[in-house]
Amino acid sequence: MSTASIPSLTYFEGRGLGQFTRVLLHYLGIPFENITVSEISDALRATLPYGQLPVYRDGDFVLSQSSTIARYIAKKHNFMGSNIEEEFLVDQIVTSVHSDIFPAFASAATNPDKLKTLYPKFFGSYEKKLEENKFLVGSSITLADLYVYVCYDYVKFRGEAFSADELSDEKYPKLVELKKSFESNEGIAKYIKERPETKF
Ligand SMILES: N[C@@H](CCC(=O)N[C@@H](CS)C(=O)NCC(=O)O)C(=O)O
Repeated sequence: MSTASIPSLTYFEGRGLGQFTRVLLHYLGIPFENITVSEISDALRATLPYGQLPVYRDGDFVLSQSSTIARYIAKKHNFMGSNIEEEFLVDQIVTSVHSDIFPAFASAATNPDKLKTLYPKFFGSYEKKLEENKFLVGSSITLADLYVYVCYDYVKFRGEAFSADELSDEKYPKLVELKKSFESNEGIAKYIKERPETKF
């Protein structure tokens, strides 16, 4: 199959902001070209909406901003809930991961206490929702569940420097279950097996 006919995601080799889309595409079973770069060349930068990665190319359509890319793919593949209210509840969770939890990593070295208050606030809320309902939003799996799974897994992967012990399995059994459930998906299992070992 010619790679020209399938979408591509361009990002660095590490997980970072590219992993949500990589995991999503594997979960949904959408073939894509996973293009990895070690730096943004001038030629590549000139093609990027904001000079940043990740970038997703779907035919002539070029999209940047990691969570926007994920929402675009999810919307296209009925993974954003079953009505407008659900769609925005999904968006609320995606935004909480993207705008509240992820930026806290950047300041973790200088402000480790921030994560200590952040984890119970956000992961505690996801855990509670999963105690009350099988899915984070509505009656089927959505991008919200996938975002929380990827984020929870990533926080643990980033290790003790980021107070990952605060997220013990005993405190968040529903998130452990969520992780297990996603990782039993064939596409995600393949992604994990083939994913290179990286620091970020
Ligand atoms: N808000 C953007 C942030 C993108 C971003 O900061 N990308 C970084 C890599 S994680 C980047 O391209 N850095 C290189 C640069 O800005 O030159 C998103 O979510 O995609």
